[in-house]
Amino acid sequence: MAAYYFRTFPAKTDRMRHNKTNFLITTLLPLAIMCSLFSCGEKEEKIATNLAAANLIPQPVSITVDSSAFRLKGSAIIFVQGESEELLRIGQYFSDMLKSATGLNLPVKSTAEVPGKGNFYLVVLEERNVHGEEGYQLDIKEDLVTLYAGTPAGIFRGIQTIRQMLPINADKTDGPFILPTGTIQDKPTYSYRGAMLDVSRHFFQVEDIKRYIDFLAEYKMNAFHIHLSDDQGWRIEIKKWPNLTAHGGKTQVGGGKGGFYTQEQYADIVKYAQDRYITVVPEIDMPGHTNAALASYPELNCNGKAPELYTGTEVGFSTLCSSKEITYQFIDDVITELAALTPGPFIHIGGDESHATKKEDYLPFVNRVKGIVEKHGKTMIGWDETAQADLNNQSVVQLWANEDFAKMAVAKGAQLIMSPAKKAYMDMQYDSTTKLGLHWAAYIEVDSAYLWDPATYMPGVGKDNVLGIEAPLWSETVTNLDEIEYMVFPRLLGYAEIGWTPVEKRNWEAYKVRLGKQAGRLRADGIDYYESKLVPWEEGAVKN
Ligand code: TNX
Repeated sequence: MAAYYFRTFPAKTDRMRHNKTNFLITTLLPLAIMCSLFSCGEKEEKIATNLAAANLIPQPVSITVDSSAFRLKGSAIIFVQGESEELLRIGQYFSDMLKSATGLNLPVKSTAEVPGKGNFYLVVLEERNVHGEEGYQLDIKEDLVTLYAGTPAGIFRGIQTIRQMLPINADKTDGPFILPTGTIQDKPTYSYRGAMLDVSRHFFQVEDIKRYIDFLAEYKMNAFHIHLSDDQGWRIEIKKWPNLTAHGGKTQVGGGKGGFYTQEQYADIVKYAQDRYITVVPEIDMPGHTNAALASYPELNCNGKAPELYTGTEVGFSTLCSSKEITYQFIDDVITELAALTPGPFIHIGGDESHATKKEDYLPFVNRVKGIVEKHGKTMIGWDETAQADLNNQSVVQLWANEDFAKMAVAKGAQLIMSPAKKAYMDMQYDSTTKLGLHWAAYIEVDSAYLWDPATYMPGVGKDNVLGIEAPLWSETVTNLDEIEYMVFPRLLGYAEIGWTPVEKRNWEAYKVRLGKQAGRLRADGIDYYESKLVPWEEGAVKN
């Protein structure tokens, strides 16, 4: 009502023409009524703030401080500009997020005009595309919080910034909640910022996958790579080859009962990720890492005999039979179904550690599979060994071990996803006392995970060659969500910052302080993180 009144208030020159009675009735009387209703008389105390000191991860590109405060009260409304279904959905996501943070239940409404005091305003404007596909501008003023972006994805990323400025699990009686005033301009450094989960060595339920996706979303990552097949298990239903899951999905490392996702469940995961502006990158590893498929269909083996299911952790002993036509029919069928279920642009074909494949067979195999992936309208990603195949400037190679292969990929014009095992593998132990995980590549403490830059990691590879960064979590030793959390947190936050924040804004000394202040937030969210001694952990103002 207040907003409506002030919007219709006549311009100054017109106002002069009002006679006194008119002025009393039209202006002072409603003001007096409103003031008695809304207590305009009481001046709200000034609160001094510093937006630049907000503990944000990833650190934004630029912050301008205005030193005052927006007070979030129960009367606030989340306004979205226009009638877009998509923005209304994001508005509801924001409302749900605010509810769990503050206990407030804010309505979401469309509007064609700038809302009045005390509200949120989410606006997608073409001209804000200066911030790119995922960038945003967050203007926090005493009377209104406006989030602008060129795309809905940008609005979604900006909401994560607001999340980190609010408590977690607070009660509405703890309010009003304060947001420091000022402006944040923000956009990502790399267009691909992801994490991988190996669901083959150990199987994880859909609910756990969704939680993992939420972790990525909260730190503005945009790619979820899911390693769907390996020697120990085939995890995605393929209708034309039902034994892949009926038999090949039956077990896992250590002999547990394994599992698989039906196509409906996979579609649900994809939708959940899509709603968070996260691309799902499905991987079917081949020609090696295929024991589960070979055990399910004897005809995929060169000797025509199906091996036993495998529950150990060795690598490099299995291969599809690259000289048989049925192998390519099989791959085409799998990719046909997977591509139809996957709206994102990528299919990952693995291609790593194919030690059981004859050298002369490997390259023709990868080249042929690349053609199959492209026939289905997708871009192939492969681990760094695939750099030896016929690549071009549309190709994407994921560095994990061999820098010469990465250079070879760049020389062929391909783009790199940087996942050097020594820095980015979340299954690597933090130090020699870590109970879970492996250490074949390195021990990766929280500082080591943070202290590298994709654009300078390797001589001969620059920022232009890098599509982005991904942190894989292999699951030979990781069996449940608590264990996932322990290996992922807090390193994931560092990978998110490497992918998002310009390198000149990144600094371990400042980062570790911001990270330490996330402790209460992580704990309140029930996350079992590794309490590295290198980080000054504190509870901060976050209420448990
Ligand atoms: C290497 S990384 C592998 C995986 C293992 C991982 C364990 C890559 C492409 N291959 O099969 O799970 O090491 O750290």
